Amino acid sequence: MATENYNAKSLKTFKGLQHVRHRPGMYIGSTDTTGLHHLVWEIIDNSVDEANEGYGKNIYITINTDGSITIQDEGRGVPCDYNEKEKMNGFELVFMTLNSGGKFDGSNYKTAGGLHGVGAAVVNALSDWMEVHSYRDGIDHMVKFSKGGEKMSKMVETPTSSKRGTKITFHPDSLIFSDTNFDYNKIAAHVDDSACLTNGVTFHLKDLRSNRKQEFFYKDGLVEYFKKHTGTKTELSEIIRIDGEDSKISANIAFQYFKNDYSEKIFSFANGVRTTDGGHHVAGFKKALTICFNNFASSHNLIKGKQKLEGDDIREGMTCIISCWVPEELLQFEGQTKGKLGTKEAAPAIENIVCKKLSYYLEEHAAIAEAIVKKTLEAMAIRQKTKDVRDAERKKLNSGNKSNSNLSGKLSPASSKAYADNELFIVEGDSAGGSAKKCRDREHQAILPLRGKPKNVTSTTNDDDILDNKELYTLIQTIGAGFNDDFNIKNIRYGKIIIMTDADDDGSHIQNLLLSFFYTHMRELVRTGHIYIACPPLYRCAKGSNEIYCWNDEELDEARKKLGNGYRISRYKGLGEMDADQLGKTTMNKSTRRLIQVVIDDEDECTDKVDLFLGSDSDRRKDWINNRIDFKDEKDHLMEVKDEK
Ligand code: 0RA
Repeated sequence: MATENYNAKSLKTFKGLQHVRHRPGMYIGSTDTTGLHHLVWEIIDNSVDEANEGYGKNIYITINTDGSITIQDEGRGVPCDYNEKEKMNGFELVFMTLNSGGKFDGSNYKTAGGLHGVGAAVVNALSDWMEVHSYRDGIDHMVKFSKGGEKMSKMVETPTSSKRGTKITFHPDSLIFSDTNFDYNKIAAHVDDSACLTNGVTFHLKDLRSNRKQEFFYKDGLVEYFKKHTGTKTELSEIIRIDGEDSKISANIAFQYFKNDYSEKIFSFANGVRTTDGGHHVAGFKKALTICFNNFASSHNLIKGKQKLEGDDIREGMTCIISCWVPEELLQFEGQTKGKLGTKEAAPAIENIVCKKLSYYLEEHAAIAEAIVKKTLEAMAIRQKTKDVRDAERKKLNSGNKSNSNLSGKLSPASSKAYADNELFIVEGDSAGGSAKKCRDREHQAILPLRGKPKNVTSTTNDDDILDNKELYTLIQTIGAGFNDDFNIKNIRYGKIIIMTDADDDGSHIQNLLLSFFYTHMRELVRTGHIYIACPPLYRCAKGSNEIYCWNDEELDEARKKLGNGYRISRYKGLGEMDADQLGKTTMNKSTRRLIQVVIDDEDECTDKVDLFLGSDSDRRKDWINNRIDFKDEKDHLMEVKDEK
């Protein structure tokens, strides 16, 4: 039965498995210990799916002494008969082909499975052997795969009693994984999470290497999981439960409010997988919460007229678990680590489920609801107070008050009051800052050394986040003209603002961060051509008392020719390698330096590029890089940037 028509199609299926071995990262994320354990999660997920569909109440996980692991369930067993449609038998379908996790019965919800929802065939491909028993119809059907699924034994059939289920043992391939040691604690933690989301199923974990064992069983797992994460805080409300279904999306939600707690904690899951970055299910829940509490507060006269409770304030002091199940065809994960639910339909569905039940709940438990609204109003009042203090501070900063020009003490100011003639040098590092101070023109050149990198605030709309960064605060204060909507070009204290960094990667990075900061938060400064980049030379070519500074290789060639034999070349890797005199002559002195003026050619394109390279959408950045950069030889980092169009 197992070997019927085996050759032609087995070649096709084997090619698939070979790809898994060639690019394991695409299927399990990595080949380190995290990737290794994904194999276990894949198989457990299959068993959990069976249990969720009502087949089986126990799942057994046993770590064996030979380095293999066994997962046994009481599900329907893997079908082993010939599948007419797919033209192969069930074992081949489940363990040798890369279809949607091996199931072909179109059941409703599926555990999302490990990182990428790939299934038993991937585990087979990455194991040096795998043994499968399928107990169906009173027969134990056994098959053994070896060499990453390259070989499949003949099926051995042994009559059994009424036993039902699947038993899979696999031994991870040490050619693939750097570490093939299963970690009991890691597996226990994962199984505990799975158990919480699979009510009524007992997970039996056993480690034959150490004889440790544990059982995991939850009647109402969501609440248990919840309690594990809330500890011993003082309750403001009971645990509020919401369960329901809308547009084929189901949700189980538990949340609770605590006294003296000012944080918001949301643990979210989609199809049994933790979504650490949230997603549409979380967005739907938040929206519903805001709507329901606002409705309650206004109908009970707890807020006046047009006053609205803000979502952030409503969620202060709340811990919440959201577990949703989305039909397989809609299930979609986003983000670099696939930690975000990308299923758009989840937002309105969860919003509906929550709105319907929560509005009733709040009316029926008006005392709790009022206490939460009261806490929200307190949170709002405190936020307003902080904002008032901040506003006053910002006003000071934006007032163009020219007397307090050096609050931080880092700036070496220029002595002239002829602001338009003055120059501000923003210098990377204290040591270059020191040299710059020595060689500057004290009347017109001011030096502001930067320690470390300024924060990337390209996507920041919150003024406070910018003011919280010391480097940026000092910079705004030094320039003296405010920022964002309050920026007033009339108040700038410098005609030229010059960025002076090392000619290396870190230097370019700092340059980009500063440029993006000016572009995003003081755009007028860039539009009017006040921003410049200093160009320190790359080489000094000297012979006797003759010296020539060179800014590129062509200039260096020329200098060599000019000086004839016996010259010495110094290559400057950073500003710090020049002494003060050299730095002055080459980079700061008005008559001998070179400056690049920063201008905007096409503002739309510029905005888009700044957003692409420094904005918050890392997926977009990653796509751009993947589409344009040929990592020709990963070892040598030989990259080739493809043409734009
Ligand atoms: C394909 C189809 C069916 C079940 C399974 C695979 C299955 C796979 C695994 C892996 C571990 N445990 C498992 N249990 C079941 C549906 C079978 C049917 O409709 O009878």
